[in-house]
Amino acid sequence: MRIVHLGLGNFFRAHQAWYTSAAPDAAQWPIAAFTGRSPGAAVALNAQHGRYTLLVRGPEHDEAQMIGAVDAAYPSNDHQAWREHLAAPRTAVVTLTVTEAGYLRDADGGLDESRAAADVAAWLRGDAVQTVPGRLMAGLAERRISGGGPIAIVPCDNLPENGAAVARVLFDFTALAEPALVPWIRDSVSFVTTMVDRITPRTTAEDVRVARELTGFDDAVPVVTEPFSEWVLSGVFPAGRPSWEAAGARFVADIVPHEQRKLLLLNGGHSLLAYAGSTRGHATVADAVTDPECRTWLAQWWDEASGYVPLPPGELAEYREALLTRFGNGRIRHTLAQIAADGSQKLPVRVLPVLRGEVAAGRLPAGAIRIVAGWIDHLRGAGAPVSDAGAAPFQARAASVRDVLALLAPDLAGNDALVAAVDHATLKPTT
Ligand code: CS2
Repeated sequence: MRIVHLGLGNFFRAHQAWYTSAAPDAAQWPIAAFTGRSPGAAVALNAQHGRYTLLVRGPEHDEAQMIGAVDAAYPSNDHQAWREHLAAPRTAVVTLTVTEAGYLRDADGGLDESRAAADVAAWLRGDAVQTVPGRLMAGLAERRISGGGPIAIVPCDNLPENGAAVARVLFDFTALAEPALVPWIRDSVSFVTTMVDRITPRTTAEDVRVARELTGFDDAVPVVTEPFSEWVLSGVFPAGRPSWEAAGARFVADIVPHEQRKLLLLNGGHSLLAYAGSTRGHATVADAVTDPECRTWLAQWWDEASGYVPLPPGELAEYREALLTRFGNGRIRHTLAQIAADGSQKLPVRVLPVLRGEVAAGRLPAGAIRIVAGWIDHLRGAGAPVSDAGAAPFQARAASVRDVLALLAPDLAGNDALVAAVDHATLKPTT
């Protein structure tokens, strides 16, 4: 059996590959991993025969684990290997870590056709496709021809109902590019929904040195991660899967409470610190949570967001406590700039559900408003730098809160009290 993964980055290596390596049947589930954007990762990993060091970084010390779950890595442009792996009957599972932006969703969660158009045209010309929906479709088209049989697609990005989310963009893409394939996908592909969690910062030169010192192995691409890890999945695996539950993953019928808890409290809290916290001069999550002002803001946001997480209050209180400990791990250098990236894709899923719900209930939620205002400040040049392929139209309108809202959440832009509250929460020039 085999797993094919798309998005060979640090998070995948700290999470899905780690769970697979820790499963008792790991030997039967080698992973063929394809890079999403940085082909260099494949070269470096293959030079080490797929083995790498996971530095599990606790508040006091690092523990080095050698992970060998990846048996072959491929650059994103190896289209032939991609098609062959997806066509092979032994491939049973496709996992994805391609970031929120990778799915090419529009504001309603459908395929953003303007961003997909070049790829659809490439397919129709017989050229190689580059986007995530396009690559999935191309691989599945090959599988249909080869008679490879049913398969599970397992997205592992921070989107609510991510199984349905990837299904939607894949069906939209296929309807445009290869409509005859739609019924086969409907019958043969299972879309699994997941909640994934493990804080994984970028690797630094110092981390490379520490890994070498701990293991004696000269690893060019070690990964640093926190001790905590969570994986909750819901869905069907028609061709089997590793015993991930033996490594700590949980399989549940209703994933919504788990994903809301994580998306709103953890990821929403991260975005709050990334925008509002970085304007206070903080560079990392751990720095920001030592600031009493930022902790007050977090508590305020968590109070608001908790109303949207269908779990008992005791469980939420414990989760918040645990988050403060995780965020406060000063040995993890998780930069606010890394988290600030792709805000145009992240805010709609991490913050807007709470903002919308509160506004509909007649309230002006100060915590959610602070995140939106902090993001507008960031678009205007304050705090962490902007790194977001979808930012340009927002930056062009950043001078006006109402214009930004009209693009981000058109349903809210006519609310004068909200616009005034967001405007009031943005930074004012000091004269
Ligand atoms: C972060 C996440 O960069 C971000 O947007 O909020 O990557 C976060 O660290 C992970 O989801 C933790 O599991």
